[in-house]
Order: sequence, then structure tokens, then C-alpha cells
Amino acid sequence: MAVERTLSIIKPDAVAKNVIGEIETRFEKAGLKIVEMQMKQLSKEEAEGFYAEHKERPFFADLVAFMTSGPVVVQVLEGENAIALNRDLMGATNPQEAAEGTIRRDFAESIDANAVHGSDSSASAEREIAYFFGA
Ligand code: RTP
Ligand code: MG
Repeated sequence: MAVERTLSIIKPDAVAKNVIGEIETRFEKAGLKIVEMQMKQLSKEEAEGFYAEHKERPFFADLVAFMTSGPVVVQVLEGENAIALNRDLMGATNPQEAAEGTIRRDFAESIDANAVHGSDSSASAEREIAYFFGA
């Protein structure tokens, strides 16, 4: 398996719940290394651009409103199979469907406030890392 990089976001609900450290510990214990990290308040334009693939979806306005509702931690995780491994650690989009022991099962409130984002493919990872951190 190849060493990969993936874009991770700790979303406003998890930051507000004071569980940044607990979430980072999950990544580190699974062997993922945090190689870039920034806490920031996303602007409406930044959130819209980041989730541009969803702009025609009915939940887009709510998603952008949520992602700009408070600070987030934007970061790059690196490790073997990092993209799929991060998605496994996160769990399903809807926390009610997320497997036991996943971040969303343990820390998320709802499908909107679902604690974390992770790139869903190598193409997404490349685009999303460049979006926040440059090439
Ligand atoms: P993310 O991009 O945030 O890592 O989440 P994901 O891949 O698991 O889910 P995705 O399909 O990319 O959707 C992005 C975010 O939009 C919200 N969503 N709401 N109400 C709905 O049916 C619905 N579907 C998606 C979620 O907050 C999801 O994380
Ligand atoms: Mg997604």
C-alpha cells in the first residue's frame, strides 16, 4: 500500500464540544500523521468552493451555513492508505448509521453536524489539499 495524504476537517460542532484532542488521538493511534494543520473560520465563499461538488444538492445552503458557524481545524493526514483509513475512522455520513467506535458514532449529533470531513478519493484529496494549503 502506498503512503497517501488526505484532507481532514474537524467541523464546528466538534470544535465547540471541545473534542479536537480526542479526535486527533484517534488519527494518531491509527498511524496517521498530522503534517499540516490550521484552525480557521471559513468564509461563506471558502465553504461554497470547498463543497462545490454539492452545489445543486438540496442541503447545500444548510451545509455552508453549518461549516461557517464557528471555527474548524483544517489539516492534512499522511500515512499508508490514508484516504480510506480516514474514512473508516470517521464512519458513515449519518452518525445514526455509523459503526461503533467511529468518530461520527461517538462525537456527531446529526447528518449535518457530523464532526469531521475526509476526502473521498485521491482526486478529491489532491484538490482539497491544494484548496487549503496550495500545491
Ligand atoms: P464530508 O464530505 O463532509 O466528509 O461527508 P461525506 O463525504 O460523508 O458526505 P457527502 O455526501 O460528501 O456530503 C457532505 C456533507 O453534506 C451533508 N449532507 N447532508 N441532508 C442530507 O441528506 C445530507 N447529505 C449530506 C453532511 O453533513 C455531509 O457530511
Ligand atoms: Mg464528502
